[in-house]
Amino acid sequence: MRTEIISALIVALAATITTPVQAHTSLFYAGANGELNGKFVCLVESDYGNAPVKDLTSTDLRCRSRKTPLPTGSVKKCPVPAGETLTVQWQHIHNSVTIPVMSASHVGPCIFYMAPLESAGDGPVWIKIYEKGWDKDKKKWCNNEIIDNNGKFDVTIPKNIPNGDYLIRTEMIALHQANKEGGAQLYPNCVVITVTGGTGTTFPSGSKIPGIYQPKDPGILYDRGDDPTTYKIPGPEVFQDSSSSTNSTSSTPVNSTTTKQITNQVSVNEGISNAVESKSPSGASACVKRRGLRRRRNRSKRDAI
Ligand SMILES: [Cu+2]
Repeated sequence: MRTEIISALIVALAATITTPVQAHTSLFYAGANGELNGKFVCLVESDYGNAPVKDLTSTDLRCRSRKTPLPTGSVKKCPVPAGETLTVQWQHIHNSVTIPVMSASHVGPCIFYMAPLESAGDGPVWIKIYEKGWDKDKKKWCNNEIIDNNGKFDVTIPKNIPNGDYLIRTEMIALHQANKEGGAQLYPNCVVITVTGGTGTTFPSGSKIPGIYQPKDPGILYDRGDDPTTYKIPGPEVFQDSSSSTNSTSSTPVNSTTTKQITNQVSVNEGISNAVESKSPSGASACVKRRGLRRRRNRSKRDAI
């Protein structure tokens, strides 16, 4: 009996000590329609481990890689038919069954972007293809939905794009420290895919990364104590995949309104592209500092890991 109590105490103590590093996450797997490939197959190599990017002006924000150009040359391309799903899976560390994908305290949205591979993510090439913040029905943030689904998430690849090779940028934004500027933790990764069956002839112009987020955007500077139903997901408008809507013809071009929205977004973001790039991302340290831990614990029992 005594031994059991001591064991329980040790486990509890170990959990407390390791809490800071249990927070982080990174992408490990990708594949079409739920068929995941091997570890890191089709993923652009990240040199961040599972640490977040916090510098919104850094090119590291593209794929969580410090390398420019992005190391895409030898990356395998996973085929994904247009209009079908790319499945991805995050993990805290590889194949851990005992540590959550990411700490449940890391509330926030999941966002997916797409750019032609030949761009290497450089220039006004990124379109947002999906976003999800607070789910009113599930009463859950997208991040928590992913955590609860063992790190897996499906995103539909647009139908109305040209065939070819693309970068898919997966992103979770953790808002638990976002009540102060620079506190948001961004967890981007990139997957390389080959799209077949696309009905578009030209890929729409998009936004620059860095440039999609500003420090004071309401979806970046956010107190998680605020009403989540009013949360505004940051970044450009989601690309309207006109050909995927019900009963529309598959050859319908991108409508002019959508193109205009995206073009406007590019010009809005233009000024940021010349911002000084930081080569020293702050993400290398543990994302949850000890002094913040007690406050967060007091704030919400959901933080329990
Ligand atoms: Cu973290």
